[in-house]
Amino acid sequence: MNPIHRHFRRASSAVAAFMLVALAAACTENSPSSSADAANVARVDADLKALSQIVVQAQRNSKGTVVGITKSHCTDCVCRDRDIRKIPDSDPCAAAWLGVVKSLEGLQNSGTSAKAPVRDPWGSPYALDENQGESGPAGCTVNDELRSVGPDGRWGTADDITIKLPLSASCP
Ligand SMILES: [Ca+2]
Repeated sequence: MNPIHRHFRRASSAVAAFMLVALAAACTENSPSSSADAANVARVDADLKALSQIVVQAQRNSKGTVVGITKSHCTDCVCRDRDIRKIPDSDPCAAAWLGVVKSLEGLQNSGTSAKAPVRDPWGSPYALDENQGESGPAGCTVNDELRSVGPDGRWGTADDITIKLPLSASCP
């Protein structure tokens, strides 16, 4: 091999190795699993579990489905296709969710007064899509879904955190 070519190949291997190390370092620094992110996700998990317990009490005490309580098939439909972090409580998205929270809190077991979490750590209202029984008896096995729209504030993207709510025994 031409010695000039050989030298060039050795040098480009060294450059490639350096770039790989630099890339690996950059990936580590930008990792989403920082302690702040982990704490926020842990808070969302706790909030969604607390909300789920409040919903189960409301289903039992109303002897019906969440659709029957909220009178909506899709509370969070007015929250989609936009960034809902920091929207005011008067925004239709936040106002609808606050109405749901009030209804759920009013249906808790007597002697219980848990406050339902209202917004996720990034400032967005929690989002509810009612499904159970919305299409009549055939829809009684379709779970309602509760979500945090995640750090980007937008519904339906990869950073959303969702849970399926337990089915009500009384349906429709
Ligand atoms: Ca999102």
